[in-house]
Amino acid sequence: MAIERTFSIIKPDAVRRNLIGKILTKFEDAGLRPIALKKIHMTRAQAEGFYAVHKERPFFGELVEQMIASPVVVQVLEGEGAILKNRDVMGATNPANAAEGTIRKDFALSIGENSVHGSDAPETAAEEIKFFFNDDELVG
Ligand code: IDP
Repeated sequence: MAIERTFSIIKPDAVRRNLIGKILTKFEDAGLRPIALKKIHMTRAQAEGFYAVHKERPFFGELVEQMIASPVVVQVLEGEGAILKNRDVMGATNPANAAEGTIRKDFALSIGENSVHGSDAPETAAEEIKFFFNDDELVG
């Protein structure tokens, strides 16, 4: 399988509960390597732009408020089949449906405050990486 890069966010609910290390361990144990990583406090414009695809959904306002409430960690993960692997390690959007051992099963509070974001396809991975990182910040 090809080496890929994907984009990941450790969301405010997880950063607030001091779970950065435990979540990074799950990614690293799965063979995903953080090649760029920074802690930021997203602006409203960034959150609305990043989640623009969801702007007609009923939960959009709540999602934006949650994402700007406190800092997040944005990162680029690299590894074999990284896009799907990241989604596997994250678990289902709703933690009630997430498989044992996944990040969302172990740490998510609710369908909204679900601890992590991960790109769902090669095109979105490339766009989302560019949204938060310059090429010279990717140090694979
Ligand atoms: P994903 O994060 O698993 O890819 P998406 O359907 O793309 O899931 O939704 C993006 C984010 O929007 C979710 O991670 C979650 O934080 C939030 N979200 C999705 N569905 C709901 C909902 O029904 N209520 C509240 N928030 C939701």
